[in-house]
Amino acid sequence: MKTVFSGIQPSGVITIGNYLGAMKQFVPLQEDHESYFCIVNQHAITVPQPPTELRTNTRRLAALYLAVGLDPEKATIFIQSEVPEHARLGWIVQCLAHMGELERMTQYKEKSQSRTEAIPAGLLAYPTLMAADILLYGATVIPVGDDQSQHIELTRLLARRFNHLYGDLFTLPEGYNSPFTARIRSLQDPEKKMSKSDPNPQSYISVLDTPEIIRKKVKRAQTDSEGMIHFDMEKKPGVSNLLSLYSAFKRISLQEAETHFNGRGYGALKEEVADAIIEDLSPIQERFQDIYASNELDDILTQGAKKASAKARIVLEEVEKRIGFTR
Ligand code: AQP
Repeated sequence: MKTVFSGIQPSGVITIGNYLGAMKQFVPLQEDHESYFCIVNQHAITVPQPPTELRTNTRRLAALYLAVGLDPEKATIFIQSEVPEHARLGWIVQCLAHMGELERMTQYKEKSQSRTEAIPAGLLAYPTLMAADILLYGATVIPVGDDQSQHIELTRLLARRFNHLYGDLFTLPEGYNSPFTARIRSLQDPEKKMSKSDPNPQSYISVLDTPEIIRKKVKRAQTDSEGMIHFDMEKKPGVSNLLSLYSAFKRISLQEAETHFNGRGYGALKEEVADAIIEDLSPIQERFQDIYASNELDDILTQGAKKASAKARIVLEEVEKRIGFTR
């Protein structure tokens, strides 16, 4: 059986980009994979997080994992910082990586360039911790959006480097995604990807937004002046993004979505996109409310951390032995 690993940062409330690009794909994978789904709070602190918000967003994300349909009987759900093997292997992997390799990462360049404050070293080291997350479980299937593909590629490179230096141990992971949901764009600037930490809340839809807010945000989404609905990400990124959202939420192909809107205007497109999002998210939001307040959630996370740690320890001990840490 193949192993799947993925993580989401509790750096805000997750957006429909995180949901379509990553989380929604976790649910079918748990059926026939050994599955590890993590709340990567150690990644989240690569940019400063107010402690109260981090705590709340962590619990929200855990509740959302369950609300979308992850089943703790089938998948191990846990918080990264509660499994210390991640930080320990993370350091070792960081020592394997070269500065130039990390400086080349697009996400590092974008996040560091957009900061007006000092750049935390963690932003640069982020992909080495991500590599450790994956390698600890021998995961080969990594459902992530396409902003993370470069990090998966780096994980492969670092795994190969380790194997070369210390003998074959790590299997090489691969990304896993559907091409149309791998990059959901910002509603306000469709040249950019939708991000939960975007300072402009109009640019994203969070999975916990109310129907009224979802309608307002979609209504204000940028389009163009052509007035024709067809998919062309280069020339019509705003309209194409809305079409991608429609096809993903209605579970139909892009072509079917285009045909559905043939001859109609942007007003109709926006209304139906909002309806489709609300219809999909409403049952998740209902389940979320019950789970968020339950004690059961704490039990699931505690058990998840124990299970993850037991698995991760085996690989970490082997790594430490090979690099000469054991007495
Ligand atoms: N716009 C997107 N479209 C499709 N997938 C996306 N992902 C993120 N944005 C989109 C995927 O969601 C998963 C979780 O992402 P993350 O929390 O680990 O960090 P991120 O990629 O940096 O996501 P954000 O929303 O942009 O977070 P912030 O604002 O905190 O940096 C990943 O699989 C990611 O690919």
